[in-house]
Amino acid sequence: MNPIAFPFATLPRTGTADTTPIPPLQDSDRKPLTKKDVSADHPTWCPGCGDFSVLALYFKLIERRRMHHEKITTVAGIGCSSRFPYFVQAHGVHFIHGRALPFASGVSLSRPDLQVCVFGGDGDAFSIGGNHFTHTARKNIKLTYVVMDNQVYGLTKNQTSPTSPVGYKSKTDAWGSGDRPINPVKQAIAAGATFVARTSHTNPNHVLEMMEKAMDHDGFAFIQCLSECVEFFPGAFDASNPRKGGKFETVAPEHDVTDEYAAYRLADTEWPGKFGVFYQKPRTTKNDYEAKIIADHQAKVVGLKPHQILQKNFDRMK
Ligand SMILES: Cc1ncc(C[n+]2csc(CCOP(=O)(O)OP(=O)(O)O)c2C)c(N)n1
Ligand code: SF4
Ligand SMILES: [Mg+2]
Repeated sequence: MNPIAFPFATLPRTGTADTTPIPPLQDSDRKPLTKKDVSADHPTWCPGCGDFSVLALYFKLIERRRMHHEKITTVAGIGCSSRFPYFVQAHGVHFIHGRALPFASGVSLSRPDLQVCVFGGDGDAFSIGGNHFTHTARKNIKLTYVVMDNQVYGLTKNQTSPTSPVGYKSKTDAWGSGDRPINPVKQAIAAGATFVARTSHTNPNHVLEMMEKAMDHDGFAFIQCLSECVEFFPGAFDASNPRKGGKFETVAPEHDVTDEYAAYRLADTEWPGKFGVFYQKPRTTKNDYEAKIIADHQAKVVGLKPHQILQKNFDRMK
């Protein structure tokens, strides 16, 4: 058997009656993976696209956190930003448009030993995937979700997205969009996300800090990362970029991240808004809840083989 393909965690196996412990991962003799080890295809994004920096920082994080190939799981939907898993040489899925979160939820629930990271765009997250965003947040599934928000549909060449500002001219709004944009931070807090942060691709150290905090969080961790589409919405985030005459204002240290209403109000700060952690409050994860149900059930069927458990279920249904 290929050892790389087998789960190594010390955690109990879930979803099975097999209670034999999984051998612990011997990490001490393994070197951290470098960018060279984990970079796959040459990214096909346009030169200057904000998504490049997010990818570079993900590689950095993998090295810094000493994550190994069999632990990295990168999931995405469809869009320019969602090409992410192609460029990471590890387990990953380029899934259906808007459906990255349900897929990632399945991975997270069935393999608690993996670090599940989901990347996608504003359209993927808040248009077609809006429904999944809400339910993954309220269920508090343990994963990290980075939305690379460029306020436009990039891959399909410039349509209005749910985060495009009023007046934005695109192929779908030739006279300028009249629709009020979604505020992703407010959306995430209202849906029940337990970690909500905001950053921008122009500030790599800040992106790294937010991603580390999100990965350490036990629950659904959401990051809105402004990521400029230089092709269709250039200059969209200049107001938050000091190199372009803008201001990158971080969340004040005295902000109470456990205060949902304070976080909500902070998210209403005038454009370009604040950057940092808006909200973080632990709540039971769906992962822990389900693991407990499984453990309780397994305690009742100790000693039985899987086919005997199945037979018991069939007998009960008679
Ligand atoms: C079911 C389905 N509907 C529509 C599309 C077409 N489509 C592909 S990507 C996309 C929008 C991508 O926008 P966003 O998520 O913001 O990603 P970006 O390209 O801006 O990074 C759309 C509408 C699709 N691939 N599948
Ligand atoms: S179209 Fe925009 S989002 Fe897509 S790769 Fe080019 S710059 Fe990036
Ligand atoms: Mg987009």
